[in-house]
Amino acid sequence: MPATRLPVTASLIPHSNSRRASLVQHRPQALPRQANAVSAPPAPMDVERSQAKTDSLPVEHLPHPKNDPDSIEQDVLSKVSYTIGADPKALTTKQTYRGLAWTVRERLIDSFNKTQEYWKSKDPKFVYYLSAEFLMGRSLTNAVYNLGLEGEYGEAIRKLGYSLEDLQDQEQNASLGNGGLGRLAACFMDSIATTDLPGWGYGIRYKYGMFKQGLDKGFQSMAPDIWLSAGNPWEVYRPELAYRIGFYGEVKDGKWIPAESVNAVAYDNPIPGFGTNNVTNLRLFESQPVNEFNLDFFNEGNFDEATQEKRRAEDISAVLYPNDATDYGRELRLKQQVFFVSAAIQDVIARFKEQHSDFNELPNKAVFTMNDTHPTIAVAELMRLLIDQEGLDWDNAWAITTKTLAFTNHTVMPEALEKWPVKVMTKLLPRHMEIISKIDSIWKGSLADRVKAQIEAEPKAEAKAAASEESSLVPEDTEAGEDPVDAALAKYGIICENPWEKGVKLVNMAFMAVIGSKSTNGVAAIHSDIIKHTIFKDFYEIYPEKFQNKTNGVTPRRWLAYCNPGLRELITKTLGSNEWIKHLEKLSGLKQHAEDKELQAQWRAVKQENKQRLAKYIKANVGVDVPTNAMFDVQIKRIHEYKRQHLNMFSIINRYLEIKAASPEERKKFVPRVCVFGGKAASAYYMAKKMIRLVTAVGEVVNNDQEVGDLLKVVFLPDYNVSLAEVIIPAAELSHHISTAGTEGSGTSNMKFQMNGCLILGTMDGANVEIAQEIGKENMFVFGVDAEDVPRLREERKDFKDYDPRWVKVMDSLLAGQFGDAEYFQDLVDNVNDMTKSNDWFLLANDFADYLRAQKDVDELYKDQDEWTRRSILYTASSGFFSSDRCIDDYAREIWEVEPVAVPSS
Ligand code: NBG
Repeated sequence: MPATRLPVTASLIPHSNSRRASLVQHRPQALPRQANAVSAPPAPMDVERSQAKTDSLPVEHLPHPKNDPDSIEQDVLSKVSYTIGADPKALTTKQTYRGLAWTVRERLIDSFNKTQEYWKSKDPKFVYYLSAEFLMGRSLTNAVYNLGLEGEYGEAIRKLGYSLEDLQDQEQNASLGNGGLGRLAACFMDSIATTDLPGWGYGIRYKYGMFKQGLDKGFQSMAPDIWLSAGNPWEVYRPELAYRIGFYGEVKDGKWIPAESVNAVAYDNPIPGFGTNNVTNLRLFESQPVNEFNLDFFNEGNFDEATQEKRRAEDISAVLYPNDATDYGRELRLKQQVFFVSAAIQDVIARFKEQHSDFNELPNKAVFTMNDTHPTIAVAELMRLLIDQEGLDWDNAWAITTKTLAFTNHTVMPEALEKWPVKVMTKLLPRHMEIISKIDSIWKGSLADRVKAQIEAEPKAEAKAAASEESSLVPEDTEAGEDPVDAALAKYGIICENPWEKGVKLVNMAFMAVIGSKSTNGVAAIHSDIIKHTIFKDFYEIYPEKFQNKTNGVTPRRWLAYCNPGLRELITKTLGSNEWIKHLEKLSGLKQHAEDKELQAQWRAVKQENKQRLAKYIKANVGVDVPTNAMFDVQIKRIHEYKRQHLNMFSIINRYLEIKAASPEERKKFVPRVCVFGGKAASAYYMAKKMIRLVTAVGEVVNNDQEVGDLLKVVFLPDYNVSLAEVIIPAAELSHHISTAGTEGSGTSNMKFQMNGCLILGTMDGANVEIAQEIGKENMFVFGVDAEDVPRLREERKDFKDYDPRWVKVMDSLLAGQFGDAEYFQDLVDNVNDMTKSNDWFLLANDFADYLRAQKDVDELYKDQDEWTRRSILYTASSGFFSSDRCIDDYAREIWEVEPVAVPSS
């Protein structure tokens, strides 16, 4: 009998807040419900809870899945027949993948249940990772390996006539994120599970993920990402777990009466750790209507009206980051944020109340990390729930809130530091707006007191003179005659005036997050330092103890062990064990072998195989033949002016012009390169789209130029995503991380490339700085201006005189139409080159000559393959620090104060 038919329902809901008898009987401190001093949990109003009678069920007879290859094979066939409904005698690859995935799911759920039950019995403090994005990619390989079943599964699949690689390609990517921020959240889930931390992720189950990118005559085209069309075996739907989320309406006598409501319904995504029994949870919410449709309207033939509520509800979890160019789009985005944050906090409070009655205990049992500004409405929402639902007074609620929330800032780019118009907030969330106003006025009161005290302490003139010094709260740009208190409040208030639109007030979400949480951290040393002295300067002066750094990390499972099997085997052989997969610092053992010629040869052979795999992919997807004896030179990331893909392109154009100008004899001296680009441009980002076209336009000319031949190829691989990165990164020999110093939060692909022994060409920005420290700066190709010089250089940019002659040639070639449509590229060129029209904000002209110097160093080194390989080994050997396990451990100890709880083997 298939296991799914057994009475397992109760055990499948280990942490639900249903009022069922607990499966775990031995909780002495669990209070009986009626003893709770607080009011009942915010029960979802129309959603029925399961009334399971677990005491009478023979749960001890649950058949745990068997993990020998024969049993797995049988299981796959059973799933294919009874879950998928396919004919096991005539299986397609897709059906086999789906059947297989369902068997893995069963094993995950088995360990998931045990983990959650064990945690419940121990009642430890949990971390909850609130994030609008989780860029998970594919699950199959990761789950099979993390469960330690790759051998058994490998054999079972072979018997069915497939390999794991064949089947994994059938899986859709879960692209519920844009880039680094979402992928970091996914790496963190892996490390939370692997390091045994009690921790869950919370987010949105978007129906459509990040758009699918295509190329239409070399221009970016976009299509919706319909990733759930074949079902999703990696999630467990929990219709019984739903929370009511309100919007609009009014506040009467301190009570909010929403005018619109939806249900946030949970889907659990089990996340297995590596080398542990722990399987944790990513709980994503889907928005569902409270009433499916209006029968009266329907019967009147008014179908649109009849389903309007349903459509409005479903819109909320439909699309990752809806376009916010319209009012409805902006509102929808704020709705999404409060939707998942409120559901998550309600969920945690409900579970908390199952075992506790005193809310002062909450900070000892839960900490929420707000991943960038998207979840920062949590400050107001937690206050609202504690005051309005649980009856706490303001001061008590504030003390609990500021001990329970933590904030991570991921960027200094202004467009990502959200500010919501007070008008929108008041309309959509009137009660939250009241709370925010009160937080703001208390904050402004204390700020005013401090400024006054400062002014009293020193005569006014000196206060003004000292304004540029760090210790003064008096804003630097206080106008003559302007009241310094007003100036400080205008600059640092949570509610402030829109500088571009007089009279329009905004809520600065990042400021609220800093004030309303116990800690604020940046994501690389340089970035954490910059935020202390720029965007959060005064907050740092007032609360220096709140500010921390947590340099990012990436999971070495997905980003080395699983995506680069050749290197995995070679490393394990060289080190004599695979312990490095869980203790990445052990990779440093490779250092002593870096000069070993035998190892170097094997290391190169692995790289060569990976290059061949990528070359095949390139041929199959964009039709370009690339030589695998050329250097594979890669830049893959979101397309953005600050990341400067155009700087890379200008250097490629320069290389092309130099090859063309060279004699046949001189041409032989060029190091052949295959330049690979990948990345998506935001739909409304005009210049980023031009940058993509620049890559494809140059590629069309260069790749077809007989004179150039195999010396240079330029390809843009469309629809860059997690799975594509898993193919590109192991094959890369050189990668570009060339943002203007001071602009990149951290970067995480730099760490992935480093782990895979790919050399880095980069600026002293983000985590590049720390990577250079680990590998030795002399082993990295470093160029560009320093972050501290950037403000001055921007001021001076208009008077910049040192245009390199090669820069001029590159600009001229574009404007002369050498790569097609000169008119189309005009403003891209003007932006960095014509200071009467623009300002070259990211200082491409300043960095160009030094960039070419670094590129020359790259070419020279590549000619010495032994030295190149020595460095490659050294990169991998020095990547231990950049494991997300280390990063999570830092968060756990220094911010979250959460301790590991490992599930014992049964
Ligand atoms: C990004 C930064 C990256 C950083 C990731 C993860 C946002 C808002 N920020 O540099 O640009 O690596 O966050 O921290 O996506």
